[in-house]
Amino acid sequence: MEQEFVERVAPLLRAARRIVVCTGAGISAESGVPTFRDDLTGLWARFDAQQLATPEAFHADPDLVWGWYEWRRARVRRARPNAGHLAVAAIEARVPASTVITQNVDDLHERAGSRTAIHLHGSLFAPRCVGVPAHPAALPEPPDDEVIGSPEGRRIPPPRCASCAALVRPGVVWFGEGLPEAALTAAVDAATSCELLLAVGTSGVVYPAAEIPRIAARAGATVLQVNPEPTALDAVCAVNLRGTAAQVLPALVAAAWGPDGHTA
Ligand code: BJW
Repeated sequence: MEQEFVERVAPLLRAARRIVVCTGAGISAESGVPTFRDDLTGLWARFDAQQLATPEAFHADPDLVWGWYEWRRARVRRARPNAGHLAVAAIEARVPASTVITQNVDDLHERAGSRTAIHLHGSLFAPRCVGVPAHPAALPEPPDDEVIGSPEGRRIPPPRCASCAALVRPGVVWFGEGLPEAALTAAVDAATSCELLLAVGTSGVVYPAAEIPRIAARAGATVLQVNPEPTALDAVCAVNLRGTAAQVLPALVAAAWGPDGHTA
């Protein structure tokens, strides 16, 4: 980790009154949740996430796609927020006019104590009816761990809507689908009015989410990035901190506000 850079950018963090933290799958990697563009493992090793996360895949084989989402829900339920999520919540606590915008469909920001997380790509835990989106759809009881880990768990039929018997689908945003309007509007507003945006653990290749740091930069904000690898956002960022979220974010919070994130 580049401690020298951390020390250099900490004053920017301390001075900013409006901060946006924009996260992607990388922030949850150290909690054991694979990033989206990592290779899938185990039962799912021969599948490609980018091909499963589409309306066409669900239409063609709902049991396969629902089975994949059950597997992912099980992994997230077992995961715990890491030091990166906790540092984001500390930034929020320290800077009241801050906003967390995430592309992640897990609930690790909430479990770390974040109050404002805007979910641009929906949630693993809020399924919905394919027929009438307003119909409430409850999440079924999770399958047993043995089922999830066995070939039988690869195909799990999705539940049916209690109101209209249509299929229930994951409440996430797939390729080609529009993002939730209120979430996107709130994200664009926050990016337009922030002084500093911290992009953490995203490859910056999926739009319109990848536009958010660019909007902030165009509006005059300082954009910083935390990622162990180069990304499509490098050129937009004033500083690229090459390290993992769980290493760099707590160091940044400590350098800005002291070791517990609460003392100036
Ligand atoms: C670490 C780390 C550690 C590792 N610490 N970092 C403009 C140009 C080109 C194409 C388009 C465009 N506008 C729209 C498109 C099409 C498309 C798109 O963007 N395609 C591109 C891939 C080319 N976009 C869409 O289709 C969007 N919809 C849309 O535009 O609709 C138009 C419309 C309007 C009105 C009506 C109807 C339609 C929808 C996009 C939805 C994306 N959905 C997914 C799946 C969600 C559900 C699920 O999870 O199953 O969202 S795809 C997937 O990618 C997921 C993620 O949220 C998203 C972003 O991935 P992310 O978070 O960046 O993860 P990775 O894996 O890519 O990167 C991880 C990073 O972490 C890496 O950089 C690592 O180095 C790093 N890392 N360990 C810190 N410890």
